[in-house]
Amino acid sequence: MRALTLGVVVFCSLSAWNAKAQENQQQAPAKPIFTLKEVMIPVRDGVHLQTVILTPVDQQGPLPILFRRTPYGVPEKAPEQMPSSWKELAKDGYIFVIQNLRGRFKSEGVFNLSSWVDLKDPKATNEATDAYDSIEWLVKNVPNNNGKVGMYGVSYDGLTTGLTLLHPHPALKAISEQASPVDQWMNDDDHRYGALRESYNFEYAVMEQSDKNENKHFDFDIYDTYEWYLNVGPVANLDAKYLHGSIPYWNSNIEHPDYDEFWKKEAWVRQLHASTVPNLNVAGFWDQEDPWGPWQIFRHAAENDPEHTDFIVAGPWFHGEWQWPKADSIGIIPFGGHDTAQEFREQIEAPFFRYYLHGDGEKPAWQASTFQSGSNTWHTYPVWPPKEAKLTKLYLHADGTLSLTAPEAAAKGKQYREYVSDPANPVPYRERPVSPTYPGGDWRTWEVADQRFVDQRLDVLSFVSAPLDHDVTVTGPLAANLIASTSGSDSDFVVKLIDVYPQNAQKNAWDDSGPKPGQYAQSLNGYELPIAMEVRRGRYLESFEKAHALIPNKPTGWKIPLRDHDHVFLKGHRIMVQVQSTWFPIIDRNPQKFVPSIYKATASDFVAATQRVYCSAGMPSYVLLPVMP
Ligand code: PG9
Repeated sequence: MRALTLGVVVFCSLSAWNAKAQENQQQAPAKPIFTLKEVMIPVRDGVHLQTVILTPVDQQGPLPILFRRTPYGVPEKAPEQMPSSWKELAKDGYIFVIQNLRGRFKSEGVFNLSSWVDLKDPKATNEATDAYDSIEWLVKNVPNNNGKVGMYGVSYDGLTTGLTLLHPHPALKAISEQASPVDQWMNDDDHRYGALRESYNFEYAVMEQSDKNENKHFDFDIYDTYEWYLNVGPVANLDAKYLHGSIPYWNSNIEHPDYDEFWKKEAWVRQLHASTVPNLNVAGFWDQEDPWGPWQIFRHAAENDPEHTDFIVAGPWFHGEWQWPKADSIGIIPFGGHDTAQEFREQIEAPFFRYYLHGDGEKPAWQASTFQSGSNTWHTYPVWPPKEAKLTKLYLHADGTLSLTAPEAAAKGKQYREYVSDPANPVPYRERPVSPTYPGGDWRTWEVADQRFVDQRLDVLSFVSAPLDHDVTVTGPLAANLIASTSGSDSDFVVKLIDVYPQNAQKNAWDDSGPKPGQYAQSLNGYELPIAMEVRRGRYLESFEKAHALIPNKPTGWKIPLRDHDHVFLKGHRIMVQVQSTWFPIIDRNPQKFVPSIYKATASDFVAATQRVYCSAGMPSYVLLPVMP
């Protein structure tokens, strides 16, 4: 995602931001709040990194430095208004420093889009050594700094923050990693357990590697990108028809379909086994890009955390929403009157840095804090996941119901449900027309889109519970366990856990004149809100390192992790599970016939397959929910 030049926020919608900035500019007289100085910081291999230092004009004593490293560009001039994501921090006083990564904009060197930190090679340079060398330079050269540095940032800027945990400079006293990816084959932006995030991976690599001085969007010639990707055909055609080998990161993806040494080196979190710097991890439950990484960093650092300096905050947010000017809803789902972004920044983020960088206040008394969806309330947990959560199985039944009761051994009739999955007609991951990933705004909220748009498709199975007679609170990691088969020799299964609102969830949102155009469709009545969604690719069920063919029609266990959540299914709501085998174009189409590499598949390899989900006593399929007492 594209970051903004100012502020921590990663920018999905520059236009919205610019409009806000213009509005602010019109309202208030421009009075300088920072002085801006641009420097080229030398690092160990002689490369110079373009860096901007923003010093508060009213600085009195020595201040800590808050440092952010980005591939998206640094500001050319000092902001005239305090960026909204800095407001709460700025009250405590910081020197803000923003740096372009090597190979981006005026920074020298090559931008590899790589997270590899080679700790064994003393001569290696990478994002961790660049951060180290830059901090060394900053504490020695920035006038009137107090010798303490903090780092923070969302997404790529969160990644460069998180990477410092592997090789921290002694002056780095606290970091806040926010939505950082950690293993781009396993999850987050580029793949999900080896299934390629086709549209995201392709569009992002093009955006960051086609021009050193720009974040450049791919120029689609068809409005609906679902149609565009379908017309492209097999993944191999993206390069053959459009890129012609010009985008190194895309080439690497195509050359490394399996979880090989290339991806294991990229998976930097595998080297993290202790909390080396106090870290406030931040994750969004509906983060459409990096929902998984922060939890992994949190868990890896927790392996050895005697000083209790490893924290996590999570909320009902899209990617980076907690740094937006306001976060009182996601899509049309309201947060009960809370501006969760402001509350997060004021009550969690600013006090965290205040404690570690100014030596003022107290350290968080919890390990995890969440803004729980459904109940719309803040919670703290001494440990995550909370010990009192009880793992509970919610079974899928052959009659399309979902319940706590396991299928009966004596049940008569078909004990499975089936559908035909056809790669020629894949299930769209969001309602068509599907806009390009960036810079439009609708990408941000697709994970909360009402799933009624697919529930009548014959290749989507829905299982639904009775209305709940009490609130069900689910706190901790969720998972699905399907027993399923395919008539093909490779295949995908996608599981979605959905909160179904009652038909009368919302009183008329419109006035006596009736709904305005578009309003009727936007009601929460009967809304099918996804709480967790994930895909698994059959070829990697046995091993991530080596793909295996599936045995056609053989019932097989599909373990589908659904990540950490904190959600209340309210009384009167129903719980739904949807199962499908395509999710396009966010996930590339599985040919459903085993081929050594899907990225070399040709059009004739793609075949329709009959998919079965078993729901019998001997072969039960269920979701596993950590239910709070
Ligand atoms: N999700 C984006 C990204 C981060 C790291 C690597 C690749 C992509 C981002 O928003 O920066």
